[in-house]
Order: sequence, then C-alpha cells, then structure tokens
Amino acid sequence: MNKAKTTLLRELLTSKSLEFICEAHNGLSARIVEEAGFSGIWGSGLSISAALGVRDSNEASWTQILETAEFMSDATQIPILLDGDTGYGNFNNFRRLVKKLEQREIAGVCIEDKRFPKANSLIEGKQQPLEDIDTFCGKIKAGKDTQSDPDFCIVARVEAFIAGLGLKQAIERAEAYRRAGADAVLIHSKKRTAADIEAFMREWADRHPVVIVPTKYYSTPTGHFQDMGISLAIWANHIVRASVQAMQKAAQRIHAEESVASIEDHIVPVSEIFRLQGAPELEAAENRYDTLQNSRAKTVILAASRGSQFGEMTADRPKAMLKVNNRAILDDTVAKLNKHKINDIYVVRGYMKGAISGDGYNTIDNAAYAETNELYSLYLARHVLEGESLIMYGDCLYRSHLITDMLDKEADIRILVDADKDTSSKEHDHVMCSRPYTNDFLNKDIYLQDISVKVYDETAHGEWAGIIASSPKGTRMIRDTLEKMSTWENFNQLALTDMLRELIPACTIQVVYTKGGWLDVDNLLDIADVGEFL
Ligand code: SPV
Ligand code: MG
Repeated sequence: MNKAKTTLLRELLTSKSLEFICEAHNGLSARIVEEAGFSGIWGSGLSISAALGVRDSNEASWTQILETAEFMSDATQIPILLDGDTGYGNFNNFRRLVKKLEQREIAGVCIEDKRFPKANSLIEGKQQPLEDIDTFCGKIKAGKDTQSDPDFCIVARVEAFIAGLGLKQAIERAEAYRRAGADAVLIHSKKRTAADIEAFMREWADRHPVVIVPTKYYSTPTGHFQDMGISLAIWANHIVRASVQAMQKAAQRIHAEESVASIEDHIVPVSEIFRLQGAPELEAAENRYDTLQNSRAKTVILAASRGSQFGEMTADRPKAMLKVNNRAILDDTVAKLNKHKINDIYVVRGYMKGAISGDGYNTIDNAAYAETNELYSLYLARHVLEGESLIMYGDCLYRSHLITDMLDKEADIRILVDADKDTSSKEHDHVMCSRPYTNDFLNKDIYLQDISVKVYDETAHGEWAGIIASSPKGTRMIRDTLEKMSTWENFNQLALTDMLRELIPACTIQVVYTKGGWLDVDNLLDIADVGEFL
C-alpha cells in the first residue's frame, strides 16, 4: 500500500538530509511540480492569492484557499504543506481548518505568528505585528489536539526576523512553539544573505526540524543549508513567477501580431494540456465503464487457421499472430477496433490457441479447426451474434477509417469491397455488384450480386476485403442462415462467401467500396508489403 501523504511529509521533515519542496498554486501547477520530481508541494499563500488575482493579505477567504488546495491534492500523489497564514483567525478557526485539511488529504499546514489579516513577509515597508506567544501556542495545541492522523504535520513559522526583532526573540518563540507541539519550526528571513538563518541554527543546535524559505537569500549554495542542519527548504513562489513571464510574453505577442501563428511553436500543444489534465485515464475509464461511449457492435474475428503457407513461421502460432512491425496482426485489428470504442470482441481460436492470449478480447475455441472451415468457426460464435455486429478475419490488416466506413452505413448487411484489385486471378473472392466503382459521390446504394472465386475478369467489380457489418436485423438473418446451413452435409468445408451467396436472394447486401487500405496477409510477400502499408 502507498504511504499516506502525511507520513511522506513527516519523513521529509525528519529525514537527516536536506529536502526541497516547491510552490504550486492550482491543480495544474501542482501536477507540473510533481512531474518535475519534487517530493512535496508548498501551497503558497502568495502564489495562490496571485493566481486568484488578489493580494496576499487574506483577501481570498479560507474556504477559497481550501478549495484550491483540494484541487492540488486531487491532482497529485505527493504531500502538500499548505501555507495556512495565521490559521485564519483564532485557535477555534484553526481547529476547523485542520479538520478540513485532513479531510482533503493535505499532509500538513504551516501557520505564522502574525496577526490576522496578515501581510506578505517580503513586502517592503509593512508593519508586521506579531501574535502574542501564548496565544499562538494555544493555536498550535488546538491544532495538534484536533488532528486525527498522528502524522499530520503542523509547522510553526517564526516571523521575529521579519518583524525586525532579534535572534533572542526568534529563539524564544521557536522554543515555545516546539514545546506547544509543533512538528517543525519555519524560521523566515528577508535578508539577502543567510546571516539570520546561520545565527538561528547555531543557537538552535538541532533541537527540532527547521524549515526555511530562501527566496531572498537564494544565492546561498544549498549545500550550506545542509551543513547548517536545515531539514526542508521551500522554493516558495518560483512557479507562479515563471508562469507570469510566459503569459505576459504570449499575451503581448498575440495582441501585437493579431495572430497566433508565430507563437504556436513556443507554447505547448493542446495535447499537452489534455495529458496534464489526465485525459488518457478518462479514455481508459470510458472504454471500461461508459457503455454509451462504447459502440454496441459486437465483433467476431476468425483466427482458427494456421496459414501453413508460412511454414516454420507458423510452427508455434496461427498466422493471425504473426508479427508485423512488432505487433501481431490480430492485436493491430483489436487496437483499431478499441480506437472506435468497439470493445466487445470475440476471437475464434483453433490452431495453437495458446498463442492467442485473450488480453482485451474474449475467445471461442474451434477444437475441430483442422477438419473445418470458416463458416464452422463463425457458427461456434453464433451465440454472440446479436445486435449490431462486425465479422472479420484475423489475418487481415485494415486502415482505421474502413472500420468507421463499415459502421456508418445503414443497410442491414454490408460488405467491404476493394475496387482497386486485379480481378483476373481465379484464387481470390471477387464480387459482382449492381454498379462498378465510380470516382464520384455515387458509390451509394450498390448491392452485391455475386461473390465467388468464379467471378473474375470483366464480370468482377472488385475483391471482397473480408469485413461483414450488420444491423441487429442483418445479424439475425446471418444467424438464421448459419443455422440453416449447419444442417448441410458439406457445412464443415464452407466459407463466409458461401453464406453471403446464400443471403443474396433473401436480402440486399450493400457494397461499401474502398480503394486499398487493407491487406490480406497471405504470404511472405504480403508481410514484406506491410511496412509500406502501415
Ligand atoms: C508564501 O509563499 O506565501 C509565503 C512565503 O508565505 S513568503 O512569501 O516569503 O512570505
Ligand atoms: Mg504566505
């Protein structure tokens, strides 16, 4: 099980080495900080306020901060230490904040010993009145007594240096907060050097974990912080500052040029936004749960035969599992069907059935594959033939759009016909149609008149490309025809074309013309062609 975020934050605070966390101010920046590799996030009051377009003076209400923190927490797995300002009121307000933060899996909160409403510590010329020490200790105690997870962390921030007070007051306050139960103290300074921090650390002598925010003394090498014994350094505002510069540049340029053309190469593509939003996860979930999104078409793929013409290549697998471009032919078809949200897939296996894993589709076994032909395999799948359906071969590769083309049409039974094939051979299944292919928009309402290896030369309008699509009514007709034909003596030797021929008098079978876009992988030459095809 993953460790709780609270435990992870506690480990950052108590580990012997110097750790770093980085500011984020909304769900998107939180995810970016996590992806950069940080092991924690600072929910900066300054940055969140800035992103909301308000000042860091408690202008955003505490529930607005909480809501932002919730988005950040939902977007990430790493712990968030929220900048809780002064706790947004007295001990009672702080108690409620702790409870709400725990409910949202925020790992910890930092509160500072100033008065509400606070001002940002780095702002020049501001009075920074401090809270009474005992009052602040009461707040810390109330928070610690409220938390239900023992690993939830409360960091007490000492603002003595910010308020212009000296080391003595800083240590006095830090020690009081430690005794009140704070899990760490944050000692803040706005000097350009780390002098305040060095003095504090010498006097503090490793009593308790110390957190720092080196915004102003950024030039101090971080190795020095480690040497001083600092537990955690916070990069407190750098992500919002980086984004402001990027946004200003982009907005100014787009405005000046009245065009986005020149900026396109300097900004992330929309697909990167989708990725950061977690679009792939939603797509996977839709495939799994959203039946409306999923096409209702059931697909039967016939993959029982060996393909002995491939010799040794099919010694341990059927030809549907031959790899082309590192992917089995069958897996390519399944992936393309999935892309069209078709997930209800049944593969009829026979020869070397163990090689057809069933990962992402169902399997039906034709144990008599050696003595039977395609129609028998389809017959074994008749119980799944209901509603809209697709019948395909496991050893054909298709371009994705052909699947859409087949589903788009309305006729009860449709077949895919390639009008671009040489029809002189007497081996392939050619078709005769009500009209030949024409290079215009008239390729509608064309019907199958004959299909056979006996159709060739001038009588043939193309080659059958191995897909049958059907409406619920068409599927019923296919099932009934299968039942009828199963009583025939030669049933075991029949092919899909025999069934189509049987269907012709009973219904009009629509021809969907294509010109190429598919490949019947029948021999080594076909495999050699695949690279080009894909
Ligand atoms: C913040 O990031 O909001 C802080 C740190 O509190 S500072 O801006 O330095 O006060
Ligand atoms: Mg702050």
